[in-house]
Amino acid sequence: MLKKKKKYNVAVMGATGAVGSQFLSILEERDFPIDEIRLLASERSEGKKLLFKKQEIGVQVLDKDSFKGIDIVLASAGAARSKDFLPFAVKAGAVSVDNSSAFRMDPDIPLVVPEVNPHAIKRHKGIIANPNCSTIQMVLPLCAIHKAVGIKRVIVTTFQSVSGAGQGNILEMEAQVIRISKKDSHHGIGEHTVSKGMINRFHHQIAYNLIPQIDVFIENAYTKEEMKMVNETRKIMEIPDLALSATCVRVPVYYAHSESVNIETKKKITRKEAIDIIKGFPGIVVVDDPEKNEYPMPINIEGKDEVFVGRIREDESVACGLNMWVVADNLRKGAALNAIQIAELLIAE
Ligand code: 25A
Ligand code: L14
Repeated sequence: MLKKKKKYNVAVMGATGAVGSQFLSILEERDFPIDEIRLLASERSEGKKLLFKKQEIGVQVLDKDSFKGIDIVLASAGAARSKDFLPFAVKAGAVSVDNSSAFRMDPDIPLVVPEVNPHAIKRHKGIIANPNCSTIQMVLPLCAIHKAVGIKRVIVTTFQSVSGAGQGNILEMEAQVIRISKKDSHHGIGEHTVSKGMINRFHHQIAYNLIPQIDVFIENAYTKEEMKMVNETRKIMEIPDLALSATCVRVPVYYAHSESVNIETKKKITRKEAIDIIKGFPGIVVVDDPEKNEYPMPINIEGKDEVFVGRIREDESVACGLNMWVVADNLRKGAALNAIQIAELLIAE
């Protein structure tokens, strides 16, 4: 349990990564009550300095003794690192909010989106899991509609930006775009698709392309990312038998994930009623004006905190159904912001 204090000692695990750097900006923006901040990453980043509240802070190499005196750990260094190191954070008496997939489906570990299931946080034993980015942004409007009319079935297709796969893949797409701009064709960068020394989890050229694979395939021919959306949504919404089917696609966008969400509801709901219900839900902004060609787009949502919903309309192919388009900044609400909101719940307890 977290001891009540005026200010807390916070460790950021994976501080140099795409999510890690967002942790630092958001802690600063929200004036999280911090006494000491400890920046942890791999050997690659040893000696690097990062700016926090105008002060240069050195990055330390993560090891099992990194958590001495720490109250709160914000982790985003991948699932393997979380599995290996967070048990030591628990031993040291810290409470960890973990961005990785390591503990999300553990029945003893709460999986929390503060607008949807804040109550789940109470049963934590030292680790609270932060859901997958695509799941987080989808469950806000789902929860709004579910509370109003009940949901029966969900079909979602995602359009996920490259930043979701980490800093290395942002740089990789940049490099591809530059290389292609020097040629007269937008494809065929061939064996040079993957830059030397870069981590590329995409397998294929991403610039000027779409890749219908995020994370690895499993036995049922779905990807892990798709099944995370199914299983994590059921856990967060506390509907173990919710019917949900996902297709996750990587798109050549740097920041913010978009989703086309189709919901079959238990009772009929009109476009107008749905707009009012979604608007009234915390953490959501509705941008939906067909007359003005207005709807959320990733380029406008980058850097924003809320989940943006538009293109709200009845699904005329079923008796009770809705379609909508959902966009959020995957590194903020999809990762660092949601985790810090969880930490804010913890210190408010
Ligand atoms: O397994 P998961 O949970 O599914 O997550 C896998 C990856 O997804 C990202 C995150 O990548 C994670 O590593 N991620 C996790 N949760 C996410 C979420 N909710 C999420 N993305 C979106 N939403 P990342 O690039 O953002 O962060 C990587 C951080 O982890 C640190 N790290 C890596 N190995 C570590 C470690 N820290 C401690 N011990 C280890 N063994 C990593 O630090 C980074 O902070 P770094 O020092 O390794 O990297 C510093 C810079 O170097 C770049 N880089 C990394 N590898 C290479 C590289 N550059 C060139 N070549 C490389 N091979 C990094 O991009 C970083 O800028
Ligand atoms: O499970 O590659 O949180 O875009 C989120 C980012 C999995 C990978 C997670 C990506 C990760 C995903």
